[in-house]
Formats: sequence, structure tokens, C-alpha cells
Amino acid sequence: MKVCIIGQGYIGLPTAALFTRNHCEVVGVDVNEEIVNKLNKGIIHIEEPGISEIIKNAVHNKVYKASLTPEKADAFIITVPTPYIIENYSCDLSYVVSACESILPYLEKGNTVIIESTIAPMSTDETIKPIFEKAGFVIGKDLYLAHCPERVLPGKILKELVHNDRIIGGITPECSKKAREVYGQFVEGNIMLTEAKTAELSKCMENTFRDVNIALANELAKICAEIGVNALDVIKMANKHPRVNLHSPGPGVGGHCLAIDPYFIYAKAPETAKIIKLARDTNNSMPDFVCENVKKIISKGKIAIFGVSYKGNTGDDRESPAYEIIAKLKQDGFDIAIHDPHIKNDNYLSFDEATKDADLILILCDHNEFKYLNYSLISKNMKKPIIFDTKNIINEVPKEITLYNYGNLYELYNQNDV
Ligand code: SAJ
Repeated sequence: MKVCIIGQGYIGLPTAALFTRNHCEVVGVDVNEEIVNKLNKGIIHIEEPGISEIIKNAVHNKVYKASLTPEKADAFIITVPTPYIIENYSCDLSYVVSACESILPYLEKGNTVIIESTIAPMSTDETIKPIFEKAGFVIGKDLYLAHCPERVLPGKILKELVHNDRIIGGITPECSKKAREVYGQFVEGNIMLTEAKTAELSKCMENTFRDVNIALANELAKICAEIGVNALDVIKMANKHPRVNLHSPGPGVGGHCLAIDPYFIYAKAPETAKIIKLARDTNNSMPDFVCENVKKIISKGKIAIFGVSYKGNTGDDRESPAYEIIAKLKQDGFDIAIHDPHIKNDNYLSFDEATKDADLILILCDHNEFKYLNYSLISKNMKKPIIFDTKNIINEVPKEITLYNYGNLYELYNQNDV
């Protein structure tokens, strides 16, 4: 089988790798010439374990090539980004639409077209299907169209692409069956067939479920700070109940999924999707909450920011709440020194440089490197060492260091004021 994948990012490239490993030929299309040139030399541009070796081999064996333009193939998979439109929170389908238009000259009868990008419910029926119908194809008869959302965790993409269950939402039952043949090349999890709109909403709801649960944990953290309870203990205790799974509070919700997909549902039914919007607002309020508490700890000085990735142990900083927190603290006059061992940036500092004469270490990301810090260096570098750990990654510190987390923030609040 020959597969043409439009978009060679976090999902498109690992998917391409897996097809090549399972005896398919792949053309990986991207609009970025630099990425295309690098990929053709076997050099990958994303940090994801296992991909590099597979792509290198595939280029060598001539079963993978990157290109700026599509080619004829048996199946076309669209994995381009879908941001949201700021004015009304709706799903911005412009990249998906232009990807679909870009394959039109290469499509032949009998081909399968799969949209993997996360899209709002009804997008395949109302926006994508007409593109191919206008070009003269009868969907379900001479072209097979389906929405097959991905569900993978960065850092474990290769494993999850193979083993996770997959939802396939065809425009017709025949479309679903054809799309199943495509994923059957490498998916070992269950493949569930449904309609396109059900697949679209299922994907959006998976991430909304998580976003709403995180909002609940964040609200709990705020309540506990106000009324004087240890939020982390509450979560630990409540989670001993066999049917309770409180999530973890944090500095806000980042990433290209949880911080975006709930809006796609909200935009479709804004009068009804009340919990979904409130959860987004609650999670969006966390950077302010962090800054307010920083100002309760110190009124001026240097803050060493530890971690700007949205997710621990990755170099992915898309939609990271850390950037909003940094901007706000700078506006409030604090000196900011950023340390992130997973992100290459000439302005970021080493552990030693960042903590030198700092007044506060503010942990915003749960990289493994932050679990056990060099406390003697911290005590040497900081006059009065204080750590505010918003990710609850540190368990214990030596007694000369003050540690704040969502378990003891209430100590900063005057209980008579609330
Ligand atoms: N977070 C919390 N508290 C928690 C859990 C997470 O504050 O208890 C924060 C994280 O710090 C991060 C954000 O939420 O900023 C998102 O992290 P995540 O690990 O929950 O999710 P993503 O965005 O990396 O990946 C999600 C996954 N979806 C679900 O778990 C339902 C993944 O399976 C999807 O493939 C991915 O979205 C996607 O592409 O949609």
C-alpha cells in the first residue's frame, strides 16, 4: 500500500514511520522546505523516542520520502494543525481545507482519504465532504472519506499508535471499512467503526473530560488556599475511594489538545456547553492564581523559573501556561531567569546561573530533573532559599529551604480576611 501523509509533525511523522515499518511506501508532505530537506536526509525535527531510527532506515531503503507536494497513492491521511478562532472559539479548518484541496489533482477512483486532525463535530460532513464532491467524486462509491482521530501521548507516541483502540468514522459504512484496511497495516488495538460526527465528538470529549477534571482539581486548590486545608492531602485521601480519581492541580493547562479541543464543542453549542466553558475559564485563571501567590511570597527580586514545557520530560512548549506567568511576573517588575533542560534556547540559563542570587524558584513543569534538586547549590546560591512547586513534584526539602505547594499555600493567606 502507498500512503501519502499531509503534515509531518507530531502525529504525521510517527504515523509515516509506522507505515514504513509495516511494508508500506510513504510520501510525507509538509509545507516547510527545511523540514522536508532534513527528513530526506533522515534527520527528524521532533523530540519523540524511536522515530529517528525508523525514518533513517526508511529513507535508506527508499520506502519513505518527504516532499513539498503530494503524489498519487492508495490512501491519503491529513494530519495538519487545527487551531481555534479567537473571536468565537470555533475550529479553524483552513489548514485541513487547503490540505484536502492540495491532494485533489492526485486523487483516483478507489482512493481513501482520512482526516486525523482533531476537528469540531460535523466538520467532515459539512465542510470536508463537499470539497471532494465538487471535484466530481461520489463519496462511498468512488472515494472513501473518514475521520479517524489520533489518541496518543507525546513521549509514547509510537507505542500508543500501535496499541491504543482506534475510532474510525466514515461518511458511509463502506468508507469506514476502507479506512479500517489502512489502519489495519499497523494498529493492534481494537478498531471501532462509527459515523464521522460521532468520531469527531468522541475525540473532542476525551480531552474535554480531562480538562474539566483538571479544572475541578484547580478549583479545589483555590478553595483550600482560602479555607486553610491541604489540597494535596484531600486529593490523596479522596482518591482512595475506588470510584474517585481527582486530577492534579497545576499552573494551568497547556498543549495543543486539552487547551483547544473543548472550545470546538463550546462553539457548536455555547448556550448549553456551560461546564465545558467554565472549566476552560478556570484552567485559564491558574496563571493569575500562581502570580498572586508568588506576590504573597516575595514582593520583588529575581525568580528562577524551572520548566516552560507544557508537559514534563518533553521539549514541547505549545500553549504552555508558563509563558503567561512569565509575562505577568515581568510586568510586575520581577527579574526572570528561565531554566529548562529540555528546551534549547540561547536565553535560557543553567541551573546554577538561574538560581544565583534568586529570591524564589518557581517550578512550572514536572521534568524528572526537578524531582531531586541540588539543594546544597540552591542554599549556596540563594540568600533565603524558597521554592514554590506548582506541580507537586518535590516531596521533601532540607529544613533551611522553604517549600510552598498546593498543600500549604493557605499559610500565605490571612484566614481572618477570607
Ligand atoms: N495537567 C494538569 N493536571 C493533571 C493532568 C494534566 O494540570 O492532572 C496539565 C498538564 O500539565 C498539561 C495539560 O494538562 O499542561 C495537558 O496534559 P496531558 O498530559 O493531560 O494531555 P496532552 O495534551 O499531552 O495529551 C492529550 C491526551 N488526551 C487524554 O489524555 C484524554 C492524549 O491522549 C491525546 O492524544 C492528546 O491530548 C491529543 O492529541 O488530543
